Amino acid sequence: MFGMQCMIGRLLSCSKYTRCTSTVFRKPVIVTTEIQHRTTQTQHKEDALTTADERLVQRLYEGVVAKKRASLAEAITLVESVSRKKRALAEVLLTDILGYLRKKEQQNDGKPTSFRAGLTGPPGAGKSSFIECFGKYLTGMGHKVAVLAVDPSSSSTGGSLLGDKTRMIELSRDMNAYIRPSPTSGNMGGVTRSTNEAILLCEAAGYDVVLVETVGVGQSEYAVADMVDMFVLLIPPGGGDELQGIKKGIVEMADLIVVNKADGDLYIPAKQIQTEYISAVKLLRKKSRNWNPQVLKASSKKKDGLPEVWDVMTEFYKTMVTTGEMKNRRAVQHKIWMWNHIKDNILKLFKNHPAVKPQIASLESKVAKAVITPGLAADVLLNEFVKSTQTDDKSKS
Ligand SMILES: Nc1nc2c(ncn2[C@@H]2O[C@H](COP(=O)(O)OP(=O)(O)OP(=O)(O)O)[C@@H](O)[C@H]2O)c(=O)[nH]1
Ligand SMILES: [Mg+2]
Repeated sequence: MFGMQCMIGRLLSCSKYTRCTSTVFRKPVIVTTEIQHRTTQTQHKEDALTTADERLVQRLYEGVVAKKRASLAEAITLVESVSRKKRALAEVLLTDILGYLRKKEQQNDGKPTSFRAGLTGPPGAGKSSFIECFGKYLTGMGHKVAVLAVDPSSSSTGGSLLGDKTRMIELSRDMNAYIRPSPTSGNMGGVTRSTNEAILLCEAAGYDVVLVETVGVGQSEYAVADMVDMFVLLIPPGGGDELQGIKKGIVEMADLIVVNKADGDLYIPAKQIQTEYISAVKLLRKKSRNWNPQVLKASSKKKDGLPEVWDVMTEFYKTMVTTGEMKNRRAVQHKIWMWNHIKDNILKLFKNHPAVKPQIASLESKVAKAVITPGLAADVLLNEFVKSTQTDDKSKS
């Protein structure tokens, strides 16, 4: 049903892209903004691409669009890199990839043909087991499925829970599936950014269904909700504490709720929970004008309920595309990504600014001891920052 697609290109105004250095390879298929053009030309002169860099980007681009798994893996590693030089290369590659995806979308009457679904749920809800059998079900129908994870804790522990792939043994052997653990470097912002970019790379490599699993609890659900078309909440039939722990906000974000583990002794409790949630979602604030959240039950163990889940996903996709909501959601998401990235970086710049950095420790300590208010401390730092940037401007003019 789905081909490859991306909306980001539409946000960019097109102008011909010229490389900093060589133009040794391929015709200029790349389009980019004036800003990017200037940035590449001036701001990061030290990052100017060498011929070897150009060749690397070309090799990765060609490998990804030729659907080579090794190239996809290498390209994702590049976008996950925190090294400034590699980030610059990743931006060139991603700009090429956006151009490619935009062309694909135009060939598909401007309709998005990839489908991004996020799967969240309390620890142990059965997310990985569900992705394993649902992924197999989809590849069995001829889809190409990419599985990504957002695990903010992996940057501190150095490993992702998805990394061991223990719950996805069959899917990880499937040539029509690609499983990628969460990036293990960077903060939450870094993890989110590289997952967003990995989604684009997977789509360019021909994966028409992208499943993103959240690992751990906390911010990752919100981050994933901003990177997918459909947000799916998986809940176990346990009830009690586990369900109490699911925040109302998360339930409100869900386009589909799946009560998992509906098998054996858990079948009856699963049915009860399903009925409760069917009533509950009617009382919640509606996320979409065009879609009423659905509540299904499934069992990964028995492989039950998978076609029903896919039917609802397909119906959701069609509704979102025909009403234009999919395009709007993606457009809004792209703006959110941009501002999140700016927020992350501005904060980093601010904290390291020479006018601010030396004062942070003492002001933090005064705030902690309630000697001054947090608001005043923030104003002091902000004033120092603004004053020093104004001085910089004056000395330049
Ligand atoms: N009975 C039953 N057990 C299941 C089913 N799916 C998963 N489980 C069990 O639930 C446990 C947790 O499964 P996972 O797939 O690892 O759950 P998860 O949500 O990915 O867990 P985390 O990533 O650790 O949050 C395992 O012991 C599974 O065997 C199911 O459909 N039925
Ligand atoms: Mg898991």
